[in-house]
Amino acid sequence: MMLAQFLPEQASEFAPQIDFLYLLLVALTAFFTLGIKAVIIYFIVKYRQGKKADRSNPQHHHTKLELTWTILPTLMLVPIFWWNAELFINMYEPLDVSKARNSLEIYVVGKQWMWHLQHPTGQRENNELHIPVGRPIKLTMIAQDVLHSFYVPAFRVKKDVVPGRYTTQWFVPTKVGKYHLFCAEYCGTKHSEMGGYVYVMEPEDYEKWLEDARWGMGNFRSAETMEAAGKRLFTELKCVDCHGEKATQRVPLDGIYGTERLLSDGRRVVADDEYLRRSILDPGAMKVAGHEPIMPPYAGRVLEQEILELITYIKSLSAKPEPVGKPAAEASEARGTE
Ligand code: HEC
Ligand SMILES: [Cu+2]
Repeated sequence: MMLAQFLPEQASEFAPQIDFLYLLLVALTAFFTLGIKAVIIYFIVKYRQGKKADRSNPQHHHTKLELTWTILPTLMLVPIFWWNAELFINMYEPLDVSKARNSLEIYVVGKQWMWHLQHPTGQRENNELHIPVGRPIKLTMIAQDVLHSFYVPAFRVKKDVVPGRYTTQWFVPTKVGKYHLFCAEYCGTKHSEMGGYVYVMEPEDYEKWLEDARWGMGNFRSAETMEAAGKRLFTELKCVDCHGEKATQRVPLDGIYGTERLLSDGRRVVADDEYLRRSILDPGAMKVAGHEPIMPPYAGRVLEQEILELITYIKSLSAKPEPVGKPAAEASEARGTE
């Protein structure tokens, strides 16, 4: 009970691991602080002025003691460091392939002073996020103005949301409930109001919520999946003129996602979300070798939201149907050798 008040609720797979490390560090710190304080007090009393204690032959050096207090803490700290580093890497690396397989991708745009979240199936939310319990959730996040930070204490998840660059974060919610969402980076006068709630739901309830959210918003575009919205933008923004099937000197975008691109300045880069974003906003900086540099820059002409939709559409052009019934590891190996 005490602990429940001391720490927020544990509602993700990371939470118990982080809490264990944290409490272990607190316990070790307390143990040594109290132990050392106790010895200090003992010596103060024993050798206080006027007390008849043996003060002859003071010792200045004790090799065994010094070795002990060097080696023991090292042996204690190295495993803690190892453990910590492993958890840190696991949290901040993108999802591993097998988990990514059934992960739910949520796209997050932070702006003064709200969180804008979108589900791949098109549902949009402001300052609220509905997710199913037990399924890995991957957030792809960007800020439209200044630095923000996506913080859900119950999940022990906090990640900066940066203008001009995607950051990602993943977690697996383990407990149905309603949890606080905060912005943890001071972002202007109404920073403290920039927050809301994450609703973790049973998978059936989530499906039902998705259905309701699709039709209930009175906004026809919310009925559109992100991929469909991206496809519509692809036409509206005239990308089709150069990249569409009917373009005369066509630059195909099919199959490029995740592949290595050779740029005209000799650089080789992997076509990930970040690459696609830069290619759209500032093609001059990401010019692909072997083409005329005729693509106009779209910086200032598209919203972050729309770029995410375009990227989802371009990704869909590269999605190959997964071989049915193949274990995840095998399928990813097969892909790697292509
Ligand atoms: C006037 C023609 C034209 C238009 C319009 C255009 N592009 Fe391009 N695009 C190109 C050309 C040419 C290249 C290759 C040279 C380069 O990278 O600048 C290219 C490159 C790209 C690349 C990198 C491709 C690769 O092989 O790595 C992406 C992604 C891309 N465009 C997306 C878009 C999107 C999205 C739009 C619409 C918002 C768009 N383009 C509009 C001509 C165009
Ligand atoms: Cu903020």
